[in-house]
Amino acid sequence: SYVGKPLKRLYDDKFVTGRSTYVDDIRMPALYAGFVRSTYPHARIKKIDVSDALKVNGIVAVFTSKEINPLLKGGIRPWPTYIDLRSFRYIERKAFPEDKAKYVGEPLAIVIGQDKYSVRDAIDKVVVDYEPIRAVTKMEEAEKDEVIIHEELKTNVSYKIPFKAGEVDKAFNEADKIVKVEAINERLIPNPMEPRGIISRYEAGTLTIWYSTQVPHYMRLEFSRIFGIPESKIRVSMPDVGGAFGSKVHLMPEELAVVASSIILGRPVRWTATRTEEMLASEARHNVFTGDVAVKKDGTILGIKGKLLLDLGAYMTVTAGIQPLIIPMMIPGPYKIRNLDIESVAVYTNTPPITMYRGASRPEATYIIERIMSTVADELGLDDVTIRERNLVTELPYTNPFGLRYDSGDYVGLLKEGVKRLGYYELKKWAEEERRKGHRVGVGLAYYLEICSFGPWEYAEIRVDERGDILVITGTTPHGQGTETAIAQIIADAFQVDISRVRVIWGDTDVVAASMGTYGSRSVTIGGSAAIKAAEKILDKMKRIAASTWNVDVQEVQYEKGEFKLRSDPSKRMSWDDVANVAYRSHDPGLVEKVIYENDVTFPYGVHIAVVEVDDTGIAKVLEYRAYDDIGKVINPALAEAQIHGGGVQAVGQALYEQALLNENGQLIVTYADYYVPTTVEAPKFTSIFAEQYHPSNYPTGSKGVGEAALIVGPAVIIRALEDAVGARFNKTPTTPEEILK
Ligand code: MCN
Ligand code: MO
Repeated sequence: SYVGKPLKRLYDDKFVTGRSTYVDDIRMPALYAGFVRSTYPHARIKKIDVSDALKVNGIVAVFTSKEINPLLKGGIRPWPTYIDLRSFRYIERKAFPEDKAKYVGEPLAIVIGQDKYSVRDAIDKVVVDYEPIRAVTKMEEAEKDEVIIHEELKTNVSYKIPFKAGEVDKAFNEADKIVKVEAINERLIPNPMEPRGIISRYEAGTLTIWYSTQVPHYMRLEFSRIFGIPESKIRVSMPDVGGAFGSKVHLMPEELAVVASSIILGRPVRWTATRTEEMLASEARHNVFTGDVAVKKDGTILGIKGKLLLDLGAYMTVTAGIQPLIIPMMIPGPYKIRNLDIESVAVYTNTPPITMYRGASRPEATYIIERIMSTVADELGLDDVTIRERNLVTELPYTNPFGLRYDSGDYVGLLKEGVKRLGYYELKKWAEEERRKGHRVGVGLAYYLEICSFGPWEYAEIRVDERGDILVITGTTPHGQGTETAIAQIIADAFQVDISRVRVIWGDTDVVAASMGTYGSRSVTIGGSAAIKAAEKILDKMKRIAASTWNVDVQEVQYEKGEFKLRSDPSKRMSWDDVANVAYRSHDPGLVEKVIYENDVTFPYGVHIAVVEVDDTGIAKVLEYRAYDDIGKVINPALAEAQIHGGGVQAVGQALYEQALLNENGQLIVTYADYYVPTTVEAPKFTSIFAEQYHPSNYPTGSKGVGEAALIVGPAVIIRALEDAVGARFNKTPTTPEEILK
């Protein structure tokens, strides 16, 4: 069997030999697009003069809101699956603003030409006549509504909702102590290696879009709604995607402008973001929690009162709307805290719009609750394990105060086992000795509970051809995780065949009938389960075929290791290949089964620790990162471990190095020189253990997700280690050298 084995990824040859095909690698007689972007954070657009730009050799067209927006029957709006849109104030964002620019970098016009270079030259020749107005780039300022960004909304507050549960006043009256906690996540940039990119071709009323996305079907739906073209006449194809980390779930105005231009011109148009454009188009996080925690002397947390302030940037993106809801609902985390009063406030600012980044909402919630745990521990003189043990949920399933149902696990058991297996106390002791010798080293621990497999459904189709070879068409859309290999393992096991007979494909709406896509660490669990269900249907059909060949009842047929057998007469056998062949010669031909599989969310959890060293200049380095996780059944330990490594390195970046710094004008002032994405040099030594005594999800795969875990808990772990190393309190990600030395 294959499940549980660390198989190498099946389709990696092309990646390691440079033969992969990203959007930008697709050869096609397409025109190139580029964008004129606002240089002001907030300004009326009085006039855009494109006449000089049009004179540049090779330029085909320059379009502004006047040409593009009328083509759009709607604009970008939040993802409807998770949100009651009525509780949000937002505008449907069109390709270009008609009246005023609302952030530095906002696209105002699209320049289209024969080659990238003429486009680049022409962009500089477009003259925009601005009338600057006062900008609000800070959340706290925006909340005051002195300057309104979207005048039609009459306020900058998109969302203000209290998340209340239990009896908070009573909890605070009964407290022995009230502890203040602040948790700040600065603005980040997901930075996949491949930036955003799109090619759009409109021909004979049919739109074909090659797109670096995580959600081709959702994008087809959006393009259909926005351009008024039936879904049946739109194909969205996801070629190789060079990472996304949540940032390619949303639709951006650049992409609307490219599609619109291809329709107007009747010629294919392509655009690949430059790294600078990528940094503007995919910013994430940025929120502040301030609260009070009611505690008993023994460490029992009675209640939390607080405010969560979230930056949306200048527009609500497809995905940003999820976060003001999921963060507060996950703040209680794995702990039995039942009295909460958290006001969640999301505001518009004159800054680039906020999108998703790995974990989206769970890193914030985890950071907040783990800061609470660690701070309370310090205030009461308890250690990090005791405080958590005292508050962890002990009976599962458990419904949290906001209605989320935690499915399975042993939270206390995992903490105890994890602390032992990861050598937490030994490391603590070692660090203490090192500090006595004058070395600034520290050890941190944090716990997380993650909600995974949002959906609610996923699609799978299996085709077994007349020679018995297997094609799995999955609705999941892997873009680096290797899920296709894990699904091949699952299906090779389901059919008890050699894995070389299984091929897994995905990502093209003309091939895949339906899909939700890959995000929220859902794919192997929900996509793998959908595939299992389709496999069951195929096997069932093959048994019926064997039964009818032998003229027996289907109950009489047994399948094992590539052979169909008659229970009553072991001499009667048909191989997998034979039955497949018969299937295509019968009256009900073919072995094609499609499934839409639906299930509830599932909750993996774990404890991670880190060792941090700070040098004389205040630069911190994470020396070691150790993880102990219960992710249900592990399908491919090598792939799952790789997720801990990747997320762990990004956690190092978030905790210590990465910040999308904007100046007071809302202008991004970092480049790759100082937006410091960790490399192998900054990567810690990893230890990743998955609990052997795991608690399965109720999915057929028995798995839970792991794709975001280390970035969900890692920042809290590393900040805690930093506190231990320096002997100070830190609440912010990133905590930079200046702050560490202060
Ligand atoms: N896995 C496993 N056993 C489990 C759970 C997972 O073997 N019990 C393996 C899977 O087979 C898969 C990987 O671990 O190879 C992640 O699976 P899963 O947790 O189901 O997550 P998804 O496949 O849905 O991936 C999404 C997740 C998210 S939400 C972000 S953000 C992220 C992440 O994956 N973006 C990534 N990891 C990334 N990795 C790469 N290389 N690039 C990205 O953009
Ligand atoms: Mo994600």
